[in-house]
Amino acid sequence: MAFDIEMIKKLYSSFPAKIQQARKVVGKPLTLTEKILYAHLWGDAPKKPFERGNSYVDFAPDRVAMQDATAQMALLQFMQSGRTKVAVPSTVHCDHLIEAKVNSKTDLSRAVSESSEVYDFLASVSDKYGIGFWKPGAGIIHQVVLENYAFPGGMMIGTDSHTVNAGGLGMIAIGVGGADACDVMAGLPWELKMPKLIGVKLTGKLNGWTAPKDVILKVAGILTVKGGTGAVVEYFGEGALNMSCTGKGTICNMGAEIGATTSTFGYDESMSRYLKATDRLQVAVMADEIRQHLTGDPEVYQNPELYFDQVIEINLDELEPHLNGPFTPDLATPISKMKEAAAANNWPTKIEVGLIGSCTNSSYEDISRAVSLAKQVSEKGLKLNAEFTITPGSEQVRYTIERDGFLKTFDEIGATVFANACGPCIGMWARVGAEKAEKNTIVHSFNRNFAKRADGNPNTFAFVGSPEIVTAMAIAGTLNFNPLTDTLTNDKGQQVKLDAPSGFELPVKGFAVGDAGFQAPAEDGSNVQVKVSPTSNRLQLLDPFPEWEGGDLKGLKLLIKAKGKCTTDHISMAGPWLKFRGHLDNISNNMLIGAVNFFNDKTDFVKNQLTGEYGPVPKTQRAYKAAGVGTIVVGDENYGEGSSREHAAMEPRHLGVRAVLVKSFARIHETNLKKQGMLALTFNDKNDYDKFREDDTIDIIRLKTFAPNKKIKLVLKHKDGTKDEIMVNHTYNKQQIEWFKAGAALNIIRREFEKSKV
Ligand code: MIC
Ligand code: SF4
Repeated sequence: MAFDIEMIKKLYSSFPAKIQQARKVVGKPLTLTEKILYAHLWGDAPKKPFERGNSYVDFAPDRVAMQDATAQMALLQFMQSGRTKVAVPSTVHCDHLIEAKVNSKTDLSRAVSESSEVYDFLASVSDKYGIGFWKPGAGIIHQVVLENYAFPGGMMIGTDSHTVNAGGLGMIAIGVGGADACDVMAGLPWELKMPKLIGVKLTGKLNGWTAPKDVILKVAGILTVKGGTGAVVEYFGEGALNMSCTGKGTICNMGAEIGATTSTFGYDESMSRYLKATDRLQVAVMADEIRQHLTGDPEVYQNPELYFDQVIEINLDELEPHLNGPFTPDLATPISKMKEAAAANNWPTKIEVGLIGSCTNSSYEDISRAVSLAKQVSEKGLKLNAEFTITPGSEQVRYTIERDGFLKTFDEIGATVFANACGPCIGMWARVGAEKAEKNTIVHSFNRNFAKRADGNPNTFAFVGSPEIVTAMAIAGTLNFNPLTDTLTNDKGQQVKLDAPSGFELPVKGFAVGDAGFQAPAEDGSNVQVKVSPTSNRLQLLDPFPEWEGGDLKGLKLLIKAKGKCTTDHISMAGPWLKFRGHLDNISNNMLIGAVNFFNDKTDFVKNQLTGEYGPVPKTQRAYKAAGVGTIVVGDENYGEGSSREHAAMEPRHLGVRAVLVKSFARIHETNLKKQGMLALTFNDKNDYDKFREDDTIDIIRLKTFAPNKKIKLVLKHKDGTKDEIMVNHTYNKQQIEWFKAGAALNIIRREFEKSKV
């Protein structure tokens, strides 16, 4: 049964007229992305087309999804909005807080008892405000959304960067911070800069060892972790039509790794099949009725160069499997070149662990194809030469693959099945021996491979590949193996080759599930009590951030000049810190502890200018705060890459950092900083990064005239008495400047609510 069918019906009934109008405004054939965006405008259609990469646009998304680690902050903010119910269908998914250690059953029950306070909080807030609640064990947010809520032509936001996964079902689905989710749940418009459009034309058909994952691994290699910033990636062509819906989901999922706003595919037969298989026949029938509106116009796909800002073409017939990594998802190596690359770069070639599953790659098709390789282990007299683990994406997938004997096959080769949760993907992996920090290699089918991501060990070299390739590599146990050409020695000493993987797009006997793990909210939640203990170390009600004082920011100290990659994992680490996601003060103790200090190449070791001593970043910042001294953080390119976690913006705000000045920002993080009342600035001249010295005191001036498109001036006062003046840019529009002035976007909502009560 489909959820929220009335909402979809309503949207579809107005879709054709809205597209017609959009076509008039834009004055030419439309891409799918434009159709969905123009069909979700908050107000009336504009007179002229929005300018891509420039115009700020207010949208009305159809739904909101939140996962437990970000939902806590999103809902703590929502509770201050004054609403009694969410304005659009919304869901909470408990997936990030389950540590993978023993096996799914043991790990799940440990998580439920350890995090009961948080789960009870999320369940009661959901119940009270009309939010669907998916219990721990139900599965990973993006898989559950794909199975139950995503629909062609829809628009959703989610408090997780991989919300984009739903593009596999033809949605525009975008990852945001909790404050954005809070706006939409409170019935306000959601603002986004009109994205640029990148078209990816897929020709040919995937075959042999190549999987959908290889498409995005290849695209990541082409575009790099920054290349999608500010853009939506739209895939089309016969290669797209030839691919499963869940495969499309994988491709869209990892669009987050190239910084894309989102990725999407036009509605086609594969989506219709998937909707039907997941008990949503009605949605498929309705989508069929308006199918020409749920994909790009034919003229666009015939001459993409005329309609997209950039076009990439990939021939699936020729695409090779890839392994991307280590330490960054855009370092793409075709499998045939891996041996060479590993030797040239001194990567440890022995594979210790292969991990499949996660929100990116845990479809029935993925697992069935991996199983076809696992089966060959006993058939061909082979053995696993690495540890092997599986994290199913949802209880529905887990139940079905158990029924169909796949889990038994994995069990027979000695694999471990973890809970339906994020687990090792987000550092919730109690990997034995990781604390020894030994240099080692793992291969996985997840999406991220930043340093320390999976097991906290900075010396774990993680390579990302398709579940098929990961399985084959775990069987071989070495990066030097190319399953397409190489043989393995079996127990009889013979040389055997693995057959290329094969599988099923969808379960022949259909999906099945016992308890899917869904809890519907109360019809009337007004009597539901939400409890937050004042002595809790996991949950803390929020105090509003103070307003801007009204003047220039003078006498700021340089807290850290971060060098090189500084992702949200560097700014607010996950793993063991996830447990404090609902407690701003406690989680602030991880602020920037992963960032490398430019001046000494160390992490978590910065100079306190007040004492001259070096110490951890959070402790140093707390000392500045106690002394009433503001600070500034300086950073490199694509600062805040990765996650949507707004803790990476709230922690500095809470501890008294006033501005973050970088060479460039990742989209979600920049917005998160703005929402929380911070100054998010970029260098006008990137060489000015070099002007910052360790002992600098900085004034930010001209704030009284803070206005859109107007540069801001910084004065750097060096210790030797000299000065540098630099100009910096920002992307604040009028409304966003109001957020800064009010101290945070939420302060404005709260103010409005207070006014409405009087
Ligand atoms: C991730 O993959 O990094 C996460 C954990 O899912 C994050 C969200 C979070 O930090 O809670 C994301 O991608 O947004
Ligand atoms: Fe969870 Fe990993 Fe997916 Fe993020 S990327 S939602 S941590 S499985």
